Formats: sequence, C-alpha cells, structure tokens
Amino acid sequence: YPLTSIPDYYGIDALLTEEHKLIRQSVRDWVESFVMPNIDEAAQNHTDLPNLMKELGKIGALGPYIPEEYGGSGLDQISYGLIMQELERGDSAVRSAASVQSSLVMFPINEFGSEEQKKKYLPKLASGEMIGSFGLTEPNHGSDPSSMETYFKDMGDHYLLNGAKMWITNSPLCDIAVIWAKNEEGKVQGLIVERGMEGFTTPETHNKWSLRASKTGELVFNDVKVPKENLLPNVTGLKGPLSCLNSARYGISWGVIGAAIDCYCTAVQYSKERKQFGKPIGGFQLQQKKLAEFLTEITKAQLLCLQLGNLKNDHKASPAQISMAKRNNVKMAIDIARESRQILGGMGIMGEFPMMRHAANLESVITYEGTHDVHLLITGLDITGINAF
Ligand code: TGC
Ligand code: FAD
Repeated sequence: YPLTSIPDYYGIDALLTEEHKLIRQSVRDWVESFVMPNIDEAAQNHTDLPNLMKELGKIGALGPYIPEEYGGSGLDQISYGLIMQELERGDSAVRSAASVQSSLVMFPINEFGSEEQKKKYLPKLASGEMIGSFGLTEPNHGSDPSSMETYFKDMGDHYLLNGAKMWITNSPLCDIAVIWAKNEEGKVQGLIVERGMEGFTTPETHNKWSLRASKTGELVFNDVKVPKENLLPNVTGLKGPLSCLNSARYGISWGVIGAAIDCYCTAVQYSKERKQFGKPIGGFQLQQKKLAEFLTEITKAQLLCLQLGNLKNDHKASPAQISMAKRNNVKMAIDIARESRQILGGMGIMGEFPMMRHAANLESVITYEGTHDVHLLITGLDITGINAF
C-alpha cells in the first residue's frame, strides 16, 4: 500500500514539529527497506534480522531520549513514541529490541547508575555494539515481581548472586543484563551482570508461536560473583524496575499503533481490489463497518498517545495513565489484526500479508510489560483507592 494511505484522520501531524516528522520519516524509510522485505522469512524461520541492534543504533532508535553526552540523541518523548510506532509497523520484535535496549537497559543505567557505569555502557548500548537484556520476571513470579526469589549476598569484595529469570527478551544475545534481585534485607536492587561471568548462563526458549523474529530466553545465576561496582547505586525497592516499565509501556502504547496501521492499510487496499458477487468487498456494509471501526480506534489511540507524550515531556504522566494507554492500545491493535485478517479471507493466513504475524506477536505484547488484566487492576486501584490484586 502507498505510504500516503497511512491514516492521520484528525490532522494530528499539525501537532507535531518538523523534527518529529523528519525522525518519523527516517525510521519509516528504514523499516520499508530493511524490515518489511525480510521480516516474513525471519518470523517463519524463527531467526532474528541480521545485525538488527547495530542497524537500530545507526538510525538513532536506541535510547533516543538519553543525553547526547552518553551516546543518545537527547530527543523528547513524542520522538521516542513515533520511533516505536514506525518500528512496530514493521514487526513487534523490532520494536521489542529497541524497547528493551532503550527503556529497560539504558534508562535504568542513566537514571540509577554511577557516572562510571553510564560512561562504560551507555555509548555502546546506543550504537548497538552492546546488547542488553532486562531481568525482572521469574519462573514463579511474573505479575507479582515483589515476591521474586533471586537474591545476592555481600561477600566483602563482591556480591554473590543466585536465582533465575524467565521470558527474557534478547537473553541469548545479550552482552549485559540489568537484573533485579533482593539484598540481604529483602530489598530489591539492580545489578549489571556481564556475559562471561562464571555461573551466568542464558538458555534460549524455543518453539514460540509469537515474536518469532525475537530471541527469548532465561538468565540463570549460579553463584555468580558480581563486582561491587556493578550495583546500580541510586535506587532501592520495586520502584526501580517499575520506573523502567513506565518508559517501556509508554513506548508500547505508541508501537502497537504501528502494527494496527499496517493491518488497516493492507485491509483497505485489499478490500478495494478483491471482488466477490461482482463488486469490491469494500463495497459491502459489513466490511465497511470493520474498516470504519479500525480507523476510529486508531485515531483515538493516536490522540491518547500524543497527549500522554505531552504529559511525559512535562514529567506529569502517572503510572496509571500509562497503564490505561498500554492496555487500550494493545487491545485495539490485536482486535484490528484479528478482524483485518478476516477481511482477506484465506489470503489472510499467508505470510505475504502481515496480519497473522502481527496478531501472533500481539499475544505477547498483551501479556508482557504487565498483562491486560494487571493494567485494568492498576486503573481500578487509581479510581477506588482499593487494591484488588
Ligand atoms: P506496590 O506496593 O504498588 O509498589 C511498590 C513500590 O513501587 C512503586 N511503584 C511504582 N514506581 C514507579 N512506577 C510504577 N509504575 C510503580 N508502581 C508502583 C510504589 O510507589 C512502591 O514504592 P515504595 O517507595 O512505596 O516502595 O507494588 P505491588 O507489589 O503491589 O505490585 C504492583 C504491580 C502489580 C502493579 C506491579 O508489580 C506490576 O506492574 N506487575 C506487572 C509486572 C510486569 O509488568 N512485568 C514486566 C516485566 S518486563 C517485560 O515484560 C519486558 S517485555 C520487553 C519487550 O520485549 O518489549
Ligand atoms: P502470571 O503472572 O502467572 O499471570 C497469569 C494470568 O493470571 C494472567 O492472565 C494474569 O493477568 C492473571 N493474573 C495474575 N495476577 C492476577 C490478579 N491479581 N488478578 C487477576 N488476574 C491475575 N520479563 C522480563 O522481566 N524481561 C523481559 O525482557 C521479558 N520479555 C518477555 C518476552 C516475551 C515474549 C514474553 C511472553 C514475556 C516477557 N517477559 C519479560 C515476561 C512478562 O512480563 C510476563 O510474562 C508477564 O509479566 C506475566 O507474567 P506471567 O507470564 O508469569 O503470568
């Protein structure tokens, strides 16, 4: 479909700056040339796109809001959102790679790290020379990370780390992992674990039907000696990892609009070309209802994200506001992926079209970074003041 058919039904572009539009265009061009032609094969074969992280580094998609002195671009939150949107138009795996590196690895090092840690890791993470992963979830504790069992002990000249993390994006590829574990007082703290440390392994999780162009695995710590300088010194408690999630969830709210746009544009074009009963299927009311509802939902999601981005730029976005956007927009996108697949009939199940891939990917997106139900409970708590977890 022509890029000019990408919807801007409420003229939201008028609210963006020239810089925003340039950034969006450059990422859009890269996705068109690097991701779109290769993603079906990667997903079908369960392989990642070659040199993905370095390519993302080259286009400035890693840590775009990290200060320039540490290798970032010092961009605002709307720019970050637009980058995520364009990447996920290509595939959620590509957005996931950028989300984890930016919001879950660079963000905590920038916010909670020492000056030495920032200088050592951030520039290499920004260029994609180094790949990071983020370990919060454990085999026995997903939605409830405060019950985590991974722990570390102070051994005088180093920490001794034991435990395991599960479902970790890019674990098999990572050079470093920002992981969250309990200290001897039971308080959560962040540690930077490096590949090569004895006792640290990263087994891959095979046979996923979702995010097939992204690697997922475990982080296993068996008496790992972590140097003391690898502790993130400036945060203690669950608010450390949860602050990272605020940033990643915000990016996902934008990202999934991209997946929805890809499905919508494909469905519009197909419905005008495919004829049944002597006329284009886009001429039947039932198909028009679907297309009209897709456009309505995409437009609402765009407006939600733009205002959330404004709040975020002013440091006023609350975690509950971010939860609302993540929950609403992911559901919007997964519904559009599923319904638009039907518009293509049998062709909708084929790899030549993006719907099945997006729909399958979004099954992970609706689960990770807080499940659909967890985000509803966060909104419920914000309304009533009563914790229903
Ligand atoms: P609770 O007692 O409410 O809070 C504990 C402390 O944390 C503070 N806090 C937050 N701080 C910053 N941002 C937030 N969003 C925060 N939410 C809470 C809170 O103020 C408190 O601070 P303090 O100073 O009083 O100690 O915590 P809880 O144990 O009741 O849990 C709350 C709950 C359920 C909402 C939270 O744990 C949660 O969000 N669970 C979902 C877990 C989750 O989202 N995991 C994601 C793992 S990472 C991932 O999925 C990456 S996918 C990457 C990809 O490929 O894109
Ligand atoms: P559970 O917490 O066991 O939840 C199971 C079901 O119970 C869900 O439907 C949930 O909504 C529901 N439920 C739970 N508690 C309640 C409640 N109180 N009330 C009502 N219902 C409830 N994690 C990381 O740390 N780093 C990563 O990089 C990462 N990448 C991921 C990549 C992929 C592809 C996937 C699938 C997951 C990834 N995750 C990652 C883990 C992800 O964050 C967790 O899967 C998610 O938080 C849910 O945890 P769980 O799978 O243990 O489900």
